[in-house]
Amino acid sequence: MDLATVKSVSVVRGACPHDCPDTCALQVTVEDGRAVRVAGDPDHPPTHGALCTKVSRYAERTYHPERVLTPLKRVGPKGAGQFEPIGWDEALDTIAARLKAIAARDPEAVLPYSYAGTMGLVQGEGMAARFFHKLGASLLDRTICASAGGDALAATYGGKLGMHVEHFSESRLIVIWGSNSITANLHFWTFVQQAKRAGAQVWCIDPRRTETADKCHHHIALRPGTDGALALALMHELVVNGWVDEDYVARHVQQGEGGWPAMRERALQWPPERAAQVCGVAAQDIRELARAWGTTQPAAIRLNYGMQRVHGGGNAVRLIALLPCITGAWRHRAGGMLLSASGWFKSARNDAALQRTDLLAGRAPRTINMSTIGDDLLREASPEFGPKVEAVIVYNSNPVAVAPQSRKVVQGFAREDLFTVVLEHFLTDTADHADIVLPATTQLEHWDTHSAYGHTYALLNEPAIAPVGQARPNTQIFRDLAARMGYTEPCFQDTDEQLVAQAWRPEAVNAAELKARGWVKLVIPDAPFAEGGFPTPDGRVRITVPGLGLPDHVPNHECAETEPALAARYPLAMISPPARHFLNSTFVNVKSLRAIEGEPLVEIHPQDASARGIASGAVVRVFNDRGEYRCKAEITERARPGVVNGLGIWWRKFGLDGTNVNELTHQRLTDIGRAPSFYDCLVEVAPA
Ligand SMILES: Nc1nc2c(c(=O)[nH]1)N[C@H]1C(S)=C(S)[C@@H](COP(=O)(O)OP(=O)(O)OC[C@H]3O[C@@H](n4cnc5c(=O)[nH]c(N)nc54)[C@H](O)[C@@H]3O)O[C@H]1N2
Ligand SMILES: Nc1nc2c(c(=O)[nH]1)N[C@H]1C(S)=C(S)[C@@H](COP(=O)(O)OP(=O)(O)OC[C@H]3O[C@@H](n4cnc5c(=O)[nH]c(N)nc54)[C@H](O)[C@@H]3O)O[C@H]1N2
Ligand SMILES: [Mo]
Repeated sequence: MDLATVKSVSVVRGACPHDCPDTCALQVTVEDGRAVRVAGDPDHPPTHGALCTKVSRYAERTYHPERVLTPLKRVGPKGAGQFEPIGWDEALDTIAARLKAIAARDPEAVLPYSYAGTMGLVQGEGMAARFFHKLGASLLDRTICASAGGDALAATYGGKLGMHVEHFSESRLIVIWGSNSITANLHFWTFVQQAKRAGAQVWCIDPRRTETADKCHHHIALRPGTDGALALALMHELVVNGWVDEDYVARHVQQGEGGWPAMRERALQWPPERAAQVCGVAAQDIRELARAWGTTQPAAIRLNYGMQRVHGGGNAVRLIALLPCITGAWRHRAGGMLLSASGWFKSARNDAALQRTDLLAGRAPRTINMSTIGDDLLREASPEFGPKVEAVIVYNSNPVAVAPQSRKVVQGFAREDLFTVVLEHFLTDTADHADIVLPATTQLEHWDTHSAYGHTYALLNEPAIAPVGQARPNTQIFRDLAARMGYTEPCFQDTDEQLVAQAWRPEAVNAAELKARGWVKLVIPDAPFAEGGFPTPDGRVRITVPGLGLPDHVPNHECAETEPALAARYPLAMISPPARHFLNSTFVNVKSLRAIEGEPLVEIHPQDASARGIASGAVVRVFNDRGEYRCKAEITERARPGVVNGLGIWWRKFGLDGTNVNELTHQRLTDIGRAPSFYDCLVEVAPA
């Protein structure tokens, strides 16, 4: 044997870091210190050995030639993306000096901005939260994705709780509501296929005829933002046809004033014909879905976050969450609903130990909503707002591409007097606006541990390879900064492995098991609400919640009903759901994946295209009062009449004129949860 050719090969356990319900367990093959293969763990039930196309390319992203591998300092005008490499000491000294100077005036002028570039508990708000709490920086309200539906679900059930995803394989009826599962929740789809093979009926409720809708038995292509009306009409049918599980409702659903009797009255005002008008669908389809829901068990709803990105998103979630209660679907383990399972982790996680809010030492800094970053970076100091934002530290997020109304976001980040630090893998649209860019490690290079929102397993991520170039984990960067700021609390010296251990309550997640297998299933009853027991004050599902009233259909901010003059000028509704081969704006720069997605485009129905003289493949202007976005038109019946679909969050710099869909979206918030309403947006489209 020629010893020179013997390679050292190992397989390291990991967790997919991305913002996706599936949070897969990974197996990373490392040869001579280089990650050569990223695969799914066959033993982890939700992953079942399979990965999506994009994450199977994770190594391509890690070794990408354009990865930022040294700290960088800005040498050109703000936003031009012109940098020169500097050493770590110079970078960290500069940042610490600036933060000290600002904090001496008012630490709330410093704003951390982060979201779920990694969902890891350690590289997310582990050391970073400690740092900003000690500094007394502004707090960030993390609303950009899920807080409308999340808060609504918690208001109704008492927590962000749902079915075990595995049990969908035993359902007889599955309603996929506001979710493109094959794109955004692929591992759930495997369970749907099992159910389908066993004879289950599958419905899809989505304005767009998605690849998921193609594979369901029925598709209701409603207008965006009308889900609440549909849910009310379904309730109407359940009541008038006697499909209410009176026993379950009497024992487990709120009664009395503002309870089921009031909800029932409201539902009776919504015959299918009324909802059909609002939703732009056939009343007969609503009747058929109601019959299926009322007469099939076990029946389950896979609600996802697509449908709550509109003004009335919170109310719609409250109404939909009542449907499995009214029919007693929760009696079965394969019945009920799954929007989020993240609440099951609440008592298992030890966020207080990890994030150390005690370091605030009694201070109560102001909170800035990440969804209105466009306006907030442009605000002057005032008694209501507090100090002007003087420094932003961005990690795990790309706000210039993903936050609504980008023109304002760009204006804010282009402020010459704003000091911006971005921790990143790549020169994203946001990193282009930095004064200092710091190279961060990817999931293959650092420790982490994960909870999930689409299943109920805790996961461990061990580093598979050494950091590439001079990259450092987020934790290390905040540890180094803390030292330069003179923070002496021992918690700033905790290692990443210690942080992993601190993240969990030992009685809920056994550290040895996590280490040995890479994942641990939380102990949760099979059919958690078969006998009620919702974690609300009285154990019942809540219909009326103090401050929120009886749930109702709340029309869009921008639609003919609420803004007729605006709708006359901008008659098309635009939604902008994810592209299958990107993860929000992540992976947009991975060539093999970008090649599959092609180029930025807007889907438009043949009728709407011909009325505007738009030819397929033509470049069009998509515009409203907030701005204009040029891209290619794809004429397709995937778009319903009156609705255009601008897919994926492209980097602005890949756009034809340096913009993306968020040039058109606005910063008005949802009814519940202070979230953005990305899919509540009127536009017009014209040939360019
Ligand atoms: N491949 C891929 N997977 C992803 C992501 C990604 O970018 N790419 N993003 C991840 C993230 S951050 C999240 S939050 C989840 C999102 O998970 P989901 O919410 O399941 O994902 P989407 O594909 O965004 O589903 C949105 C669907 O809702 C539809 N929709 C839009 N408006 C309405 C409406 O008013 N009513 C109804 N009923 N439907 C509507 C859209 O057409 C789209 O098909 O997915 C995660 N998974
Ligand atoms: N128009 C429109 N806009 C949307 C949406 C939509 O559907 N339509 N979806 C919204 C939703 S659901 C969400 S969740 C948000 C998502 O918004 P973001 O959370 O900002 O998600 P990404 O665009 O994926 O950007 C994450 C960034 O984090 C970086 N990153 C990843 N891991 C690490 C790490 O370990 N360390 C550091 N320092 N950086 C890391 C990645 O390189 C990437 O650039 O976008 C929202 N914006
Ligand atoms: Mo999201």
